[in-house]
This record gives sequence, C-alpha cells and structure tokens, in this order.
Amino acid sequence: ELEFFFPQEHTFALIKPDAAKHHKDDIMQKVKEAGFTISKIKEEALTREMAEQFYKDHKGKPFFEELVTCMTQGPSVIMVLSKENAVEEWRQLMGPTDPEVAKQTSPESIRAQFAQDILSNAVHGSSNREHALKSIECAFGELDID
Ligand code: RTP
Repeated sequence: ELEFFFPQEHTFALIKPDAAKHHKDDIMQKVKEAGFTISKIKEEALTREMAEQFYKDHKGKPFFEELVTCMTQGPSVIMVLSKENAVEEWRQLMGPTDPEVAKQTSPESIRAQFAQDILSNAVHGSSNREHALKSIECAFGELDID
C-alpha cells in the first residue's frame, strides 16, 4: 500500500573493478543499510563498447582512454537498485567524484571510504532517470521489473 504513495524508482549502479575486487562486501553492506532493493545483479567485465556507452559524454576528454581501461580491467558488480528516489539517493550514497572532496564533505559516502583516486573511485551511478533506463537496457535488456 505504501508503494501507492512512494513509487519505486530504478537506477543503474556499478561497483568498478578495483573496488569489486577489494571492497565488494563492505559496499554491498552500505547499499542494503541505505534501504535499496537489489532488483538485478551480475558480475562481469564490461566490454569496451559498454564502457564507451556509459561514458559517452566524456569521449574526447584527456582521461577518457584511462577511464575505459580502468572500467574494463576486470569484473564489475552491475546492478539495478530500486527505492523511492533511487537515482538521487544512490548518487548521494556514492559521494562526490573526487574522494578527497568526498572525505571533506561526505565522510560516510562510498567514495570517501573506498575510492582509490578520482579515476578509480569505486562506484558509478546514472545521473538521471533517462540515463538509468538506457544503461539498464544496455546491461540487462528490456526493464522487466515493476
Ligand atoms: P560516474 O559518472 O562514474 O557515476 O561519476 P561522476 O558522475 O561522479 O563523474 P563524472 O564527472 O561523470 O566522470 C565519470 C568518471 O570519469 C572519471 N573521472 N576522472 N581524472 C579526472 O579528472 C576524472 N574526472 C572524472 C571518474 O572515474 C568518474 O567517475
């Protein structure tokens, strides 16, 4: 009945390869504590095509090649997270892009606690609902959850 007032939203979330290797359990713990439902999950290395699709807005930037290499170097944990206001809340839980900033402004965030540096910054999350839907379809096919 609550869902009538607080409809679920879905977002696309990913634990990047380095963090998937070293901090997966701790990050999954924070996901659950924050009240997300894990609607879909798989562990697999992104292909170059997928990494380029997720980061197409950054094509041409000086860090793009490094970013794609970093994202394809090993298995990622790829998820659909569901919750009221999921897109925004997952971004909040991730924290700012740069872990040095994250440590100052959001010490409880995933990036403050588990990011290595601004490139290997532990997690990815869609920045809006449209991007979320596109990334979910790209990773899992048509969205078949309510
Ligand atoms: P994301 O897209 O991964 O969820 O992260 P975001 O919105 O916080 O960061 P964004 O500005 O979209 O950048 C995407 C990813 O590119 C890498 N990056 N490196 N070396 C650099 O200055 C730099 N800036 C961004 C990070 O891996 C970031 O997550």
